[in-house]
Amino acid sequence: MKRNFLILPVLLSLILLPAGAMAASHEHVAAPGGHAEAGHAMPMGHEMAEQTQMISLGDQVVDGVKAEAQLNDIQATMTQMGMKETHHLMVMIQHTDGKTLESGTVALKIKGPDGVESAAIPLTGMGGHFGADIVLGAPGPYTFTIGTRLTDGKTRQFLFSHELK
Ligand SMILES: [Cu+2]
Repeated sequence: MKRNFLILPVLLSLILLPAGAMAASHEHVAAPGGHAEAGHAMPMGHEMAEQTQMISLGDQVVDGVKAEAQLNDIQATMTQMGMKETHHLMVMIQHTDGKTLESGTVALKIKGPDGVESAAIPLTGMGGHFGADIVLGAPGPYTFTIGTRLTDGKTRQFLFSHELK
C-alpha cells in the first residue's frame, strides 16, 4: 500500500499512455447492455476514455483477492449533461491466480477532505469491473473503502487513497 503512493507518478505516466488499450480490455464495447441495465445510462467514463483523465489508485491484495482501483475524471462531460457526478470509480477484482471476479456484492464508502464518511454506495458489476459515478466535490485527501462479498462468501475490505488536485 505505501509502495503505491511512492510510485504513483510512474503509474500515472504509464496509465495515460495505453488509454485505448485499457478501455478495450474492459469489454464495454462487447457488453453495452450491461451498463445500460446497471443504471449506467451514460458510461462516459469508459467509451470516452481517450479524452478522459484516468487516475490509478493502485492495487491491494486481501486474502487471495486483488482489487485494482481507478478514477476516471468525467466532470466535463457530466457538466454538459447537467449532472453533478465528477468521477467514475471502477475496481477490477481478481483472484490472485488471475481469474477475474464479476459477481458478488461490492460497495464503496468515500471519506473526503471534510473527514465525513459517506453512506455505502453500491458498485455495479459492468463487464469485467465494478463501478459507480461519484461526486468528489472539493480538492484534498480522499479515502475510498471498498467492501466486497464475493462468491466465496467471504467479506473483504480494500482501502485506497487519493489526493485530489
Ligand atoms: Cu463502469
